Amino acid sequence: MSIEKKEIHGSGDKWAESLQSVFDLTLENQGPERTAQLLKKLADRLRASQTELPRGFNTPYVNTIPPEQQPPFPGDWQMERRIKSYIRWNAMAMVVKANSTTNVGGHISTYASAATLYEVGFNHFFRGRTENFPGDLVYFQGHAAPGMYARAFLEGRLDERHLQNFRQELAEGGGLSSYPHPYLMPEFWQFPTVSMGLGPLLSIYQARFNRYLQARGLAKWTEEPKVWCFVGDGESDEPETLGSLTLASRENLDNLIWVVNCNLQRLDGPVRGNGKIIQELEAAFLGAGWNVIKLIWGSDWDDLLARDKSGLLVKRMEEAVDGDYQKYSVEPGSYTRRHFFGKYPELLELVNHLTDDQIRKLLRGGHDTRKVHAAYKAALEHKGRPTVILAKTVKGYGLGEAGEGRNITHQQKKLNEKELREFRARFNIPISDDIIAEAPFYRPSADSPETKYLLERRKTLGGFLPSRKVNPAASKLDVPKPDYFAEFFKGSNTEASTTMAFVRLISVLLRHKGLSRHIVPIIPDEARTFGLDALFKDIGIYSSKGQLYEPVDSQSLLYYNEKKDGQILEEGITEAGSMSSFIAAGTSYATHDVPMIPFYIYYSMFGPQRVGDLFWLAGDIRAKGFLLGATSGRTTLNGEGLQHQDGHSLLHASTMPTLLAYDPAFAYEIAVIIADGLRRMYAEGEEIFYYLSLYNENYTMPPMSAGVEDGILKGLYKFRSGAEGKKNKAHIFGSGPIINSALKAQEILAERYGVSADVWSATSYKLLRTDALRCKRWNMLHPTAAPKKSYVETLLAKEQGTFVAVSDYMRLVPDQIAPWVPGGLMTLGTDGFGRSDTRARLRRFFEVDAESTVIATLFALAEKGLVERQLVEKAIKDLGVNPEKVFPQIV
Ligand SMILES: Cc1ncc(C[n+]2csc(CCOP(=O)(O)OP(=O)(O)O)c2C)c(N)n1
Ligand SMILES: [Mg+2]
Repeated sequence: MSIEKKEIHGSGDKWAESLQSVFDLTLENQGPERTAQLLKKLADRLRASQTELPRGFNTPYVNTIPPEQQPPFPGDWQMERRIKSYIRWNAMAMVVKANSTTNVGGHISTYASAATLYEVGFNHFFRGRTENFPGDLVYFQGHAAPGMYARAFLEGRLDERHLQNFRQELAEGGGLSSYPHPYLMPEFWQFPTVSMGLGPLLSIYQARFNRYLQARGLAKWTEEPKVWCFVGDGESDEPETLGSLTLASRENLDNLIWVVNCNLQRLDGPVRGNGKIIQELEAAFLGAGWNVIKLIWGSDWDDLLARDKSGLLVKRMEEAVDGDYQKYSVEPGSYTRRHFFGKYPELLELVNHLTDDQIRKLLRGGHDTRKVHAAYKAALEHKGRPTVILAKTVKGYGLGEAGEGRNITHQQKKLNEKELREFRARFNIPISDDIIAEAPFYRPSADSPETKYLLERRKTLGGFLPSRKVNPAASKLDVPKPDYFAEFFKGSNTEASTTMAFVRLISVLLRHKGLSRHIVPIIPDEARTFGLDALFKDIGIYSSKGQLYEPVDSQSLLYYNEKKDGQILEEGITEAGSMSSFIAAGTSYATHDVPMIPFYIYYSMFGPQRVGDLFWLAGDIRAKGFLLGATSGRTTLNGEGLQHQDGHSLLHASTMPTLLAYDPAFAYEIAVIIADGLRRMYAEGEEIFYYLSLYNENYTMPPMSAGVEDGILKGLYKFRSGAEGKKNKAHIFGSGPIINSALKAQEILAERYGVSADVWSATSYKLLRTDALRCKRWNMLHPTAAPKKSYVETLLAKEQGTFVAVSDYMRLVPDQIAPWVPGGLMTLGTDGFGRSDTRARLRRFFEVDAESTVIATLFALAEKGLVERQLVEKAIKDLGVNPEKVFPQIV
């Protein structure tokens, strides 16, 4: 490789001249690598003398790959340009059409800027799924979805009706979802991306999970798939986007390639009007240890750069800020000539041979097929580190007056007839004048060279993309029968918490032949908190590097055991990262034909409250697995206070449509729920996921009574009947350890107030409510048919007396079923901020202890006129409850 001579000094600077000549000589005789080594040593010497040296996290504002290193382009670029033009047109037409009769929205300008970035990928790089290959895993920018639909239309995978119904999914015959949503288009989209930042984050953990599968001998491929992620430059402001970059470099994820579409704009305006997003990102990625490929200028600039011996052109490129570059994309060439080149007379001269129109059309790197190809090829071949390609483009490219480069372009959804004509002319779309106003779709015929070329390319690369495929046979596992869990059904005399019961259960599962290899325990630095460190020794912590050191606790039984084929994903303190691993593992059945069972256990407070969008996405992507919100309960987790004590995760869980949320009280309930979850997800193939609250309070775990399994799974069953022969009847629903408040209240009520209270274990208010809503709705829509009865209504129909629920969660959790409880439901819960104290004091404070439960039960009876109000007053006094105590919800 030759390195061009450029002067580093002005004339007359003797020191600089001599340094330069030594440098040039060294370079000539020793070559660039050796010169770099020597320079580094010299710089280190200077640094040792406490001199601050400029840090080198930026390279000049030019392409990383010089033209002489560009490989020949292997395709027919004119053919590809035509295909791309048709896709551009259809992507635009889809949005324009939809918005001519509706206001459903859509985006034109994102894809317009990214078309070349995608088309080069589709024609030359993205490999489809074949028998022994899962296909490359591509995260498409959500707002570029119309482009993916338009391509699928040309490929014949979608028809005109689909495109017509873009964003009208409820239209007859169905339509296309606004963005990538596997939940809505399960055979098309693989990865949801439209919530900015989540795609990039997931892609890193997906690439790492692929390595994990491989290290554990579970991957089925012979050649490793690549993970491609397309990112918006504005999207890079999301902390999720850049937050886990160092994981990718630390793990040497050279199976990961990001393409940041640097169109310099986000929704409202420029991403970095006063700076340069490409330079900012370059520094961030280089600092994080990534391979960075800048793709800034198109081929038209090569000649100008080659002729510029003074370095002035690069200087000017670096001076101009993104706000300027955006303006150049909007203004005529004369403006760029005057403003950009005109700053230095030498540069004006440099472009003397170009007309204004030629200057206007000087292409940016991300729109240059050959340069994009060169960048992708270099990324693909790079070893040892992940690669990011920072590609400069123009937002709304090709829209002209209708929005190209303009601040309004992100929201542009309508083109008038004149603008449609211009678009057609610019991209040579064969549509006649008389129908242009309708923005008709255009698809070349099946035997046209374009269609043939397009299909041949995809065939060579292994098939269509995006595509999601579930192979039912390969996605199932030999799950244990319920009796495998017999030890949990017997109960125990020693005290244990539900967390301990779960830890025991996972170790039992890890001994199950059909299942054990498929289990993926995931922990965000809390294994010791939950007692999961017991697994360290047996199954090891996954580490691509193994263990390069002797662990400090190597003599102990539970030493920190890192292994190349370790099974535990110990993520460190990142709930977002851990959820990303949960999602990668939970979708492995679809992505890799290898069903994996993630058990992600964490501080419940840092679940949906912290990373709820990833929970939501887990539903969308149809992830399977178990989420375990440990140290649950506003009063059960006692000392930790306001930021830790969770009394609302179950409410968050209620908002997630395909999440089955449970609040079990006993070890056998956990076993029944997990056994059934395994059956439903991994034997029946249901694409759902589970949430279980786990607590850290110890008490004896009772044996399971006969016939309660169905009730446990449906959400409610009678745990212990009240005493016989009492005057009044009541029912208390309890969940988690708070069921003990109900049980103690049961005794007090019987002994002191003549009330027989049945205690019920409410394992899932969410499931009860969903079932009740389903029945009610059916009854409404079939008003004359025999009404259906929900499970909860049927269960409680014959019960007498009043109903009370007590929970370590907000009242809204049990309130979910109030409309279907005969005579209504009196609820006790932990509304309000938590605080640190003992369990007993917290439970009195939030009014969920046994005494408060007794008072509530008596009050509910009094409200119905079944006991005297004085009895409630007496109980308040007897039980030592201060009636003037503060209202815990807002103190
Ligand atoms: C978490 C999140 N916040 C906000 C949005 C709304 N939004 C959608 S696109 C967009 C601008 C995207 O800009 P950029 O990432 O630069 O992508 P471009 O369209 O320019 O390629 C915004 C703010 C979103 N989709 N997700
Ligand atoms: Mg952008």
